[in-house]
Order: sequence, then C-alpha cells, then structure tokens
Amino acid sequence: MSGCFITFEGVEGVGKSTQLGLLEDRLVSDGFDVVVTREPGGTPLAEQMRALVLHNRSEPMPDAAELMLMFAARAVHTENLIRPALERGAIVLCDRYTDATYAYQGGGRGIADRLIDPLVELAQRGLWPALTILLDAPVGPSLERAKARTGKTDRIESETLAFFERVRDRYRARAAAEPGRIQVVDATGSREAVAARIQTLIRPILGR
Ligand code: Z5A
Repeated sequence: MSGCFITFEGVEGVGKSTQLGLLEDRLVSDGFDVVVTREPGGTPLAEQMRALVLHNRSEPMPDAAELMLMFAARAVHTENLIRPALERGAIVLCDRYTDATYAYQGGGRGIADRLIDPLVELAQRGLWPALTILLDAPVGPSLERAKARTGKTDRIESETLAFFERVRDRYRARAAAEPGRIQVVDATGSREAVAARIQTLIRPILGR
C-alpha cells in the first residue's frame, strides 16, 4: 500500500480537529493528495452508525452494543474509504481510530482487551496507522473547551470526569507500550505551538 495513514487521538476538546485541519492545509499546500476523515463515521453508511452510537437516547445502550457499533462503523470506513485512499497513494488523516476504542470502551467502560482484540482483527484486516498523534493535556480544561464550543453533549460526552481520566490514562499506557507508532504530543499552549510540535513528527514520516 503506497499511501500513509495518520490518526489523531486524545480526549474530547484536546484540539484534534483543529490540528488535523492545520496539518491538512499544510500538506495540501505542499502538493499532497490528502483525505480527511473521522471515526465513528467517515462514509455515509458509517455516519448513520455514528448517529446511532452517539445520539441514541431512546433506550439504554449496553456497553457491548456500543463496542460492536464502533467496529461495525470501522469495518465500513476501513474497506470503503481508508484502504482505497491508501491504495491510490493518498495521505489519510483520521480523527480517531482503534486506539479510541481501547481508551473509551476499554479504559472508560472497562471492557477487557481480550474481547476487543478479535474485533480489531475482523474489522481492520491488519491495517494500522503508520503514525498516531496522541494529543495529551489535562482532562478538565479540554472538556470545558469542548462544551464551550458546542453547548451540548452527546451520549459519551455526558460521562463523568473520572471516566475521561481513565480514557486519558489508557491512551498514555498504549503510547508507552507502542512508542514507535503512537507519539505523545503536548497539547497545551497555542494552536501554533502545538502545530509546530506535530510538524517535527510528520517530516520524517513523509520523507521531508
Ligand atoms: N469514540 C469511542 O468511544 N470509541 C471509538 O472507537 C471512537 C470514538 C472512534 C466522537 O466524538 C466520540 O466517539 C468521542 C469518543 C467516541 N466522544 N467523546 N467524548 P466527536 O467526534 O464528536 O468529538 P471528539 O472526537 O471527542 O473531539 P472534539 O469534541 O471535536 O474535540 P477536538 O477535536 O479534540 O478539539 P477541537 O474541536 O479541535 O478543539 C476544541 C475547542 O478548543 C475549539 O473551540 C478550538 O477552537 C479550541 N482549541 C483547539 N486548540 C486550542 C488551543 N491550542 N488553544 C486554545 N483553544 C484551542
């Protein structure tokens, strides 16, 4: 596969979408073929699954259903959008991918890795990002920023501070276990300062 798959991770409001947009602008102006996408979602069918998993409030959603909807959406997204884009040589910038599942459904909800691992294999068929940028910052201010922006919360955003602390801890543990792929970036400071930290990581990956 000739393209490059890069994912952005971190807790709600830490600045993923902002940094992804800044990186996209930079790469497009450098002449790269760039595809920007997100999870859950990214294709029309996967976006319908996103609406189900994030916005359903009509009846309780068991943790197992939440987990499997994340992977159903991921299978669609991976096969219909990410893999074809990589095969044609594009750089795919994705706002969240499987590390989010280990962090939220694993760390946050408490689902064991041994139950998540087989779904990863089924949905991704071996595809993993070349680089995952984990934006890391204290949880409280990040959540405040996200809430100030939208004014309303979806089902997962309504979780407690303790839930998001567990999510952050799990992300950091994954980065410590996979330091080659997952790079932790200090997400505090100005947008420009964070973007500069990301640039230094991206250059070697793209060979410039
Ligand atoms: N989820 C899951 O549970 N399992 C999974 O497998 C997957 C996902 C894939 C998707 O939510 C939800 O799905 C998410 C995890 C779950 N739920 N939660 N919580 P989403 O896509 O709606 O939102 P998000 O991914 O959590 O991110 P976000 O709210 O869009 O936040 P962000 O992208 O990290 O931040 P931002 O939009 O770039 O910035 C937030 C605000 O801060 C905004 O006003 C910016 O202008 C501002 N900002 C950004 N950077 C700075 C700096 N440096 N200084 C000052 N202000 C800044």
